[in-house]
Amino acid sequence: ELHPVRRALISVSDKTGLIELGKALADRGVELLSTGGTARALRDAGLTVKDVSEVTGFPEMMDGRVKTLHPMVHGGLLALRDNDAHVAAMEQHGIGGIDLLVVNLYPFEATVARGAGWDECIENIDIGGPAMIRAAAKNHAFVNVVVDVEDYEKLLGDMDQHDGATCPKFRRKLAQKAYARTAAYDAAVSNWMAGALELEAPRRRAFAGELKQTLRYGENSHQKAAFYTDGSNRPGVATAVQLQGKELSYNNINDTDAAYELVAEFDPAESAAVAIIKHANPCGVARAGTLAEAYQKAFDCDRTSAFGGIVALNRPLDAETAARITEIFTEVVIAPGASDEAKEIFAAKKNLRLLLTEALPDPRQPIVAYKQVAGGMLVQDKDVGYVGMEDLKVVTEKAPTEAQMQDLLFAWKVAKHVKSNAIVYVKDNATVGVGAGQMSRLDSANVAAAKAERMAKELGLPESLAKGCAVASDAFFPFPDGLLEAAAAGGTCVIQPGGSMRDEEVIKAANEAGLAMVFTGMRHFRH
Ligand code: 93A
Repeated sequence: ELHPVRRALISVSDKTGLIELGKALADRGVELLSTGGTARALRDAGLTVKDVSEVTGFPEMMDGRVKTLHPMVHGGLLALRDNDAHVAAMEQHGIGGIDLLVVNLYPFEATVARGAGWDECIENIDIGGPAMIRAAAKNHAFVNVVVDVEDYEKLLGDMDQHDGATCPKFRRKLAQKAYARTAAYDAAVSNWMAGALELEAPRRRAFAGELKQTLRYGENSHQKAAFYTDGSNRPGVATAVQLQGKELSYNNINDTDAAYELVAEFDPAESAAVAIIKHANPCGVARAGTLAEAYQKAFDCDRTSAFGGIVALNRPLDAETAARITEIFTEVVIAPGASDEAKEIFAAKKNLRLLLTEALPDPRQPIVAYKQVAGGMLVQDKDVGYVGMEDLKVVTEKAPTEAQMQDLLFAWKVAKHVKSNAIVYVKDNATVGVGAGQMSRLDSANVAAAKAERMAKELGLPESLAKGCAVASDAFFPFPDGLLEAAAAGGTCVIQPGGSMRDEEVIKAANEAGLAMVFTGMRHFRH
């Protein structure tokens, strides 16, 4: 049996599309009820609206904290229209049924994102809205609940197909979406409080998020996928604006994130930096005086892998760099801005995706990281660990020179963003070999060495790119073998956490090989 929409309650903070919706509903003979600001907007557009305060017999009070929290509203939303006792109760108390609820909530997430203080955030916690949404969603057998401006047209379309009613499946879908919204809303409130109270990150157990876009597919084409923002407004791939190019894929987003988080480690005030990423691992990272120079150095680390890669910049894209990037096939470029000239150069490459953000992600911002396991979820602080020169301990007879020290710290920053086991070779502020994700540290050292060899050949150089390089290892060398492999490849200095049972043996081997080695006391596993 169809239940036509006869009475609608509209209460929205975001008034986008409100007037059009109000008109369309009025045209279909629907009576409109509204809260203060919404009623005013509808009336200003010439529509007839009944104030909720007239329905409840109570004024909106306590700064609007109590507007719709009343049996005249909640009875109208919750009553089962086919239940005699419910219908009798409606008649006895003069409660009119509400067949359609349109609500969007106080902008709590946006209030937090713009840095508002405690009291203002608290005032922006919507109580009446979620209460109505949850009530209407529960009673979806009879009531339509719309929480997203994007669904206004779908609602009207469905009504038009069913003589002013809607089909049950549509109402169920609306209800499901409604609970997703209230759940994310409360999660945002709880997470904000946890942050403001400086609770340990893993104790923030609520999962907030809003659908940003559905993706064509996931990691593989047989997997469905979607992209969510977390409501934090953190600069990065989730909040970037795409200027051009094809739609982002799941893997694009994952790799772009890895690239941007890595390049953000390098202060743009100090030097230009470029990271080229493939499969979430860097195949070239460099810093230099200009972006174009940094790009060239990053590219020269591993030209083969850079093909079809993701490029992240720590400064706004300029014309010279744009021209160099377009020389090969690149999937995505992300940067904190771009010059008009650079944009023009990219415009000729229709498929190349260009993402721009207002700022770089803050690599020190403490946020929470999640990982799914069968039947559960692992939650930890994001790795925002940092070591500076002052934290390093020289453990060998030789100490690194100043230039070596620079390269060691550079290599260390890169290693943090390479899948473990990570071995990174660096020379003159550019990676020259990256060994990622191997099951033994020795294998990672080998992979990095092989890449440095191959690239040297490709560039027509007489000796390996790794000759005279600085070596970073994301975790300690458990045996001297990996360290000796790196030395054989051309390494002259090493940075690693230390802390192995065999540190003495490893230090002895380093001294015998004439290496300078420093310990960081901190490791950067990344799995
Ligand atoms: O302060 S509330 O939690 N108390 C309520 O009873 C209530 N009812 C609706 N906020 C309440 N609302 C919210 O008001 C809605 O969710 C909507 O976001 C907003 C619309 O207010 P106005 O129509 O005055 O612009």
